[in-house]
Amino acid sequence: MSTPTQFSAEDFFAQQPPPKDLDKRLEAVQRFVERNVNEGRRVVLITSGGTTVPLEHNVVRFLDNFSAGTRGAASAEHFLRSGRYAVIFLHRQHSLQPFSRHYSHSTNPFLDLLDVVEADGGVSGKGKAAAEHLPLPDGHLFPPIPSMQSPPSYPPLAYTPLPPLHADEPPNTDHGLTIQIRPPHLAPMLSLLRSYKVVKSLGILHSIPYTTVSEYLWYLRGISRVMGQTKDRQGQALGRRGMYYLAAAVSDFFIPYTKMSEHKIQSGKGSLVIEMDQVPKVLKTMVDEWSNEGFIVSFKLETDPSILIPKARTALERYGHQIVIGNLLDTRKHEVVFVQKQGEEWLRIPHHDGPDGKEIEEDIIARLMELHEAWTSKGGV
Ligand code: PAZ
Repeated sequence: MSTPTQFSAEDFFAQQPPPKDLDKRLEAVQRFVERNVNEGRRVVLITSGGTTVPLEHNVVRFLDNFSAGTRGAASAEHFLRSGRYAVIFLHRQHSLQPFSRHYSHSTNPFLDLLDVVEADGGVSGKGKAAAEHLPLPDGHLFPPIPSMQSPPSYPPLAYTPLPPLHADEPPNTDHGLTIQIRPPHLAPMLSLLRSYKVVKSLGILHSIPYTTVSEYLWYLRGISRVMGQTKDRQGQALGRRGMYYLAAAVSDFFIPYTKMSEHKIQSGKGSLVIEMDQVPKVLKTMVDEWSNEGFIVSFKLETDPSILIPKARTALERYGHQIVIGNLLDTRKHEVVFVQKQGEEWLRIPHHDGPDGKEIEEDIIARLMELHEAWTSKGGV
């Protein structure tokens, strides 16, 4: 067994290869920050979702954690809603996204909210109209599964297609069908769609996906540096007007690139013993070197209530940033604690199970915006 290495942030970045498209992505972040800061907005980097730790270069197996990215995606919506922040959303690929998260495939499958209205006014899936079209002439039960490469061929029916949205969009060749939202879902979907379109048209949400813990750290460093250095037209750096909201559940351990198996680990040698090194703690470097006095909020997740506040306080003292938000696995959706130098403050909302209740992120973001305001006025930006 080899000796585990204690990586400094510097060693880590010297030895772990960067994501392929890092430079291109960071250029896009720079343009996003510049435009938004010139339009008078603050910028928040939100990190969201879990990180993977691959066991092989040609990854077949990896370690992961529980995070679905609910907190990050919900928080992004509340920052955007305020109108004061542009959001860089650094998220685990395929984790929950702002807005679309409300129609997650597992909790609220959006196809169940829709009906297809056919040319004769019939509704598919409810009798005659559906029965008439099945099976298809080739004996299949339904048309080919759609993809952008090979669009489905439906039986021709009369209808008026919508014009393409973009010049390079292929013309619509499906016929005779309208999609209808079931009545109880119309109002919430419409409101969400409008919010989403406003955000898109203002260009205030910029999303970047990652998968592994190493990609996450490369992006975190790159984006923080870009935010720290970007200046507005008056030559003033984003500085204290930047916020870093680190809600991702980041692995504490990883297998360094040089120690990782090239190919799929083979069975047949008895048990598998995996030795992992510690992921470097980059928060101190972020505070001292990358973020240029930005307002940094980290999260601390525990399962044992007795260590939550002590661990949060240790992190705050060790890294010297502004706030640690502590939460427990079981209660994280309805209580969190803000740990700052001057004391602790609990935020709580009533327990609820339904989809319509208030989310704690609304209160978290409202309070953070006040604290950020105080931080920027202290710095005189
Ligand atoms: O993604 P989610 O909403 O299910 O969970 C959010 C969370 C618990 C990952 C987040 O609030 C958090 O505590 N992140 C930091 C975890 C840690 O590394 O301690």
